[in-house]
Formats: sequence, structure tokens, C-alpha cells
Amino acid sequence: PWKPLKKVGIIGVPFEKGQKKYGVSVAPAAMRFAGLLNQLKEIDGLDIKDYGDVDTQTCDGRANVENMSDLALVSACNRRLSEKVTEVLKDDRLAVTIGGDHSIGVGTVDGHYNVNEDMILIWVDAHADLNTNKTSGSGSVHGMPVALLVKELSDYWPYLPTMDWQVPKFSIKNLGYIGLRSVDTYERLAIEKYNVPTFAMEDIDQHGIVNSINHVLQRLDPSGSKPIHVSFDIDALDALEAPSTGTPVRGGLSLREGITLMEIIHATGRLRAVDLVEINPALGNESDRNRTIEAGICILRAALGSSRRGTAPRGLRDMPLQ
Ligand code: HAR
Ligand code: MN
Ligand code: MN
Ligand code: MN
Repeated sequence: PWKPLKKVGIIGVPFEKGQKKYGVSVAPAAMRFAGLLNQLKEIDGLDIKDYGDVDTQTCDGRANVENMSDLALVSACNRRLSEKVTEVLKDDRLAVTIGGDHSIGVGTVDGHYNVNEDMILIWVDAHADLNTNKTSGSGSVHGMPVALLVKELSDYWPYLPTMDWQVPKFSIKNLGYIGLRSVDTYERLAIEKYNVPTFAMEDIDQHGIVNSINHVLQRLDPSGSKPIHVSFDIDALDALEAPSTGTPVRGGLSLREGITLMEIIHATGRLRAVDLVEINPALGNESDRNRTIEAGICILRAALGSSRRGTAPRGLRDMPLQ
């Protein structure tokens, strides 16, 4: 009974305090300027509504937590984002969120979970983003969103001021990874401890992207009955495909593999939310920037049903006569 949602809501999140480089916050504006909305509207039958950008500038209160930078801002931004994602989903639209750094995954998944408690989460990334403030080498929250979200890790956090709104309810049993190739030691420990279905690059090399994503979907939802959330970090793509990102890692997914992955997820009809994060238009030269933004748009178009085979005009059965 699942069929792809034709109604889509776009949310921009110009937020970069989950990491330390300038520029990720410019991505929503850069994506819009590059024609994102029109390129999505070209897809057959889609109804695209722009919900605008979330306020990412202000917060009240402070949160000085060891080895966790700018928590109060991260928290305030994600609280607003969570409500916005919930609104889009309650409007019966597929929520497309344009980051921003990956700390905004806290808000998108929280907002989705509040509507669909049975959701599964596919984290497409070079990194596992599964650090706590104890295990993180950087203190940047973009390396921690998955650990903040999952209830199984709640005991591994100290009390986090300003984060009372976010009670971790999502189970790590509903999480799968695709594209990993830069995983910290305690992140790997957690992946093994909770047996998270994980297709790191070497697994994708062995099995291919089609078998990899199908295996993850089958593991998380054998009966094919659960809404899907994809959190796509652009650094999952090879650094040659998407150079303008804060922590590029060589040896990643080709754009074709990324598109195939999204086509398969689209074809389930169960995709309800996609995040596209970590595009940093301030890094690299103009050609790097354009290539990265174009790759991001290709990924979103595939997620929303654009076919590389082409689409015949709706309702027409013959070519026009002279
Ligand atoms: N694992 C490292 C850390 O915790 C780097 C991860 C951050 N980079 C990202 N996240 N783009 O996907 O700091
Ligand atoms: Mn509304
Ligand atoms: Mn990430
Ligand atoms: Mn990453």
C-alpha cells in the first residue's frame, strides 16, 4: 500500500556551530541560488512547498558541557527544527532538510520520531557520528548526533543543560549505516556492541551498493512496513565528487552509487524524510563548490523520484503530429 509521497516540504537550516569551519551555514542559500526548488519541481508530479529557513542564531541559557562546543545553540536550533519537521510531516509532506552541519540530525530525527515512532534511520556518511563528549576527539557536536538520539546510549551522557526537550526515544535497533570509512575506536565498539547493520566502504566494494542497501532495509524492516528517514552527509560521497565539505575522506561513494542508493529507497515508497548536510560552499574553488552543490541536487532528485531513464509526458500516448 506504500507509494511515494508526491508532496514535499523543504526546510533550510543555516547552522554551522556543530563544527568549527566557516561556511556550512551558507549551504541552504547556495542550494536555493543554484535552482534547487526548480530542479525538484521538474520531477514528474511533485508538489514542492518551501517552509523557509529555521532560526539558527538565537538561544537562551547556557550549557557549558565538557568537550561539547556551542551546545546551547545546537540545542535551540534543533528544538525549532524538530517542530518544523513535525509540521511538514503532519502536512502529509516528505520532509527535505538542507543543512547545515550534521548536528541538525538531532532535530530532524526527533521531529520525525514524534510523528512516526516506527521509523527506521539510514545514516549515509563517511563517519558514524556516534561519539559522546567523552569519546569525541573534536568536541564538535556534528560527530555526536546519533549518540544523542538513541535511547540505548542515554546513560553514557552527563546531564545536558538546555536539552531537556530532547528525550532520546529512538532505538539503535532501527539504525543502519552506509558509506563509513572514518570510524573512531569507541564508535566501532558501539556498532559491534549493538550489532548495527553497517556497510562500510569495504563491504560496499564486496557486495555492491544495491545489495548493501537492500540488506540494511531487510534487516531493519523485514516486512517493508516502516517509514524511512535518510540522513545523507555529503561527505559519504568521494571527496572527488563532493570536495566542498568540512571533513572530506577519500575513497567514498561515487555519485552514481549515491544516486542508485536513493533510487532504491525512493522505490520503496516509504521515504518520509531526507536530510542533506555538510555541504560547505566556502571550501575549495568555484568548480569544487559547483560540483558539490550539483551532486547534492542529484542525490535529492533521485530520492524524490527523478528517473535516469526519463519520464514520458503524463497522460499522453503519442508524439505530436506536424
Ligand atoms: N569522528 C570525528 C569526530 O567525532 C569526525 C566526525 C565529524 N565529521 C563529520 N561528521 N562530517 O559526519 O569529531
Ligand atoms: Mn502547516
Ligand atoms: Mn555526518
Ligand atoms: Mn561525515
